[in-house]
Amino acid sequence: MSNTKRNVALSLLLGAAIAATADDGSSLWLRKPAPDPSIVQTESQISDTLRITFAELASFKSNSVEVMENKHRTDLGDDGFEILMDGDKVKIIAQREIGLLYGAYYLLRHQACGTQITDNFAAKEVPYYKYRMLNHWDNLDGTVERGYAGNSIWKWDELPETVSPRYVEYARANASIGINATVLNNVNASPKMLETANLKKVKAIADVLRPYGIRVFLSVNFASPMVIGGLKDADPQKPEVLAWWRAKAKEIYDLVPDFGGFLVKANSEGQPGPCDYGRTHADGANVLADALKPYGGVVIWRAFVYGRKSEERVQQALLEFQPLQGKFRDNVIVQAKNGPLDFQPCEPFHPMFGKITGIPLAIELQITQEYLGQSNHLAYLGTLWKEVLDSDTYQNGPGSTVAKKIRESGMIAGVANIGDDVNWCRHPFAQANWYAFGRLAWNPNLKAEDIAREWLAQTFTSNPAFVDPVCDMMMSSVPAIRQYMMPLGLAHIFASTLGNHYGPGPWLYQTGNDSFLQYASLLSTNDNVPTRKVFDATATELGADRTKKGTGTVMQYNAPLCDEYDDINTCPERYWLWFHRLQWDQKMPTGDTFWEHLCGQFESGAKTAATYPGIWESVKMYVDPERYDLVLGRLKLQAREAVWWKDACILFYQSVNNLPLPKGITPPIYDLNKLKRIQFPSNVHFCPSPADVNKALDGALK
Ligand code: GCW
Repeated sequence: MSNTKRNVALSLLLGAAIAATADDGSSLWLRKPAPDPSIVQTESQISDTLRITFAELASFKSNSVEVMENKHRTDLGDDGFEILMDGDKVKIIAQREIGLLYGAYYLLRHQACGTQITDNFAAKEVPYYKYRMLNHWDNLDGTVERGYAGNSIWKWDELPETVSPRYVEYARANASIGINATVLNNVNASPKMLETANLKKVKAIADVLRPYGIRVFLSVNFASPMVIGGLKDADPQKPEVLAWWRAKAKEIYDLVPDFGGFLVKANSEGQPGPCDYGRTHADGANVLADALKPYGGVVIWRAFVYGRKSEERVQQALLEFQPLQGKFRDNVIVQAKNGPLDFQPCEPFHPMFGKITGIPLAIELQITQEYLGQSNHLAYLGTLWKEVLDSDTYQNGPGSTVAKKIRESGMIAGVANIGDDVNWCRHPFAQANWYAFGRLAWNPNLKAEDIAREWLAQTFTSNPAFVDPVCDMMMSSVPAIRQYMMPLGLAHIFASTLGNHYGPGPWLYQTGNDSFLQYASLLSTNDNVPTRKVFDATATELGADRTKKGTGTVMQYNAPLCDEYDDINTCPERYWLWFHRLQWDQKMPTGDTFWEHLCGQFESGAKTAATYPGIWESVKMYVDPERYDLVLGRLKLQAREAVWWKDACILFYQSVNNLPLPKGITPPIYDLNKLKRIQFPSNVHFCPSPADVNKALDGALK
């Protein structure tokens, strides 16, 4: 007995000395594995959702909790909840059970963040969007397109017999932040996804996710009726094609009665679609919508279409969908990316959000950091997403924000950054983006900084000595990345545009390299554009002329934005090169020349990144060694890559403009010709390892 006591005392002492207990990151912000719901003892039969709610509430320490389902509380909607105090007891009230579970996670979050539950504690929360959805780009062969954290978590080859315990952890993590929908597979969809054997696997996953309030959706390949159905073609106007989709829908709903619907990438980047038969995107979406309609399913049709030679890529989606307004069935939602190009570090909002009427629009954000350092850089995307959601489109006068616009569809989607790595996202700070996506999908009015703070408090410690500096680092990260990679609205100057999108390659986007230029929307074949070339880096100038005199892209925005963007004196600095072609020696509204200003941006971004390792070292005592080391190694690499980007861009632009390095800019340490030779495998399924990048950079030093 006395021995045991001594042991306990000893371990407590040790606990005080070692600041943070070991943590492999597998429990994310929840910090403990999912509790076993069978620990809940009840006299009557209760649903799985309630059982999970009670099991989770066992970790709520401060008060006893009562939950109450009240069908009359329609003010709480399907998913909302109210929390009230009844003496020192906490009451959670919701219209549906899932609201009670969300209320439980709300309490646990507040507990982890150190909120005191006092007598007058009260809260009422109703999510802003109906569909808070992840889009997985996971393939049936286990790879993940643009996945930087290992292979897919869906183990298709083991399903349906073996159901990984990770699916519960996944469901729980999502439910804890309010995510209620998931598309399991890549938009570059294999037709095989809809084969009966695979649908049975989908059912097994759906059964695990259901008690956590998550509905399953699938990406479908438009040619499925041909490829797996044996039809001659997939022409949406043919009755046999509709009949095939109807039969497939019935088969799916027999297995998964609450199936959400289909996500479709059609006639984009080589995917089949209705345009193959001379039909429109509306014809294509409607045939699927008719098949899903009897079961309440929806079709999510992606607006990411390009490839026609006649328009500049960033204009194409609006031009394609504007004539289709009012032509879609009422269970079709069109999903546009946040910007018109492709998840670049800095893009203006997608013009469809300000111009389309009569088609409910969803927004697609990218949680996986395809263009923001993948799993090697710390990029807190909360700030970037807030910038988009808060953007005013002026569609119905001032105050017409993107966040409000997408409420018409009620759908916000994020391309997942989840893989089968132990810590789910590889970079420990990439977990913050999954978290922030869920929180903003629940309430887009939250502040990015508040979300970062609550994530840090739960994931590491709520001690302000840790949270304050690390939160500052997170908040500065996207602005710094924009500066050191693609400042002032530069876009798509990656080394390996058609492959892995890793590292700088501004030299590739030059006259003669038309496939690169077309891909990056830097070339126009539109006859109205006098130069036929949108973007250029020449002896005299740099940028893309999308003004009224250039490609006219500014006109896709409502007044006053079209005029603001058109005039360099009013155009926001972060979009200067997106909308304008600037002379190197031009005086900028900031007083310096354009060349000086551009170099200053690279320098400032690299300087900010250089501070990150030191900030992290200063909080070492609050972090467990495993996550500390993982983060430190990557922050050092990020600082180094910032210099890589800065040197590569400045040296290359100097090679075309022959200008001296402006005063105050740190001289390059890399050799341009050696940088041009850096190659990583052209692969869409992983990110180069820190060791490989470091080795390549060692070889490129002067
Ligand atoms: O961002 C680009 C990616 C592709 C992706 C495509 C899309 C799924 O490089 O990998 O394909 O966008 O969004 O469809």
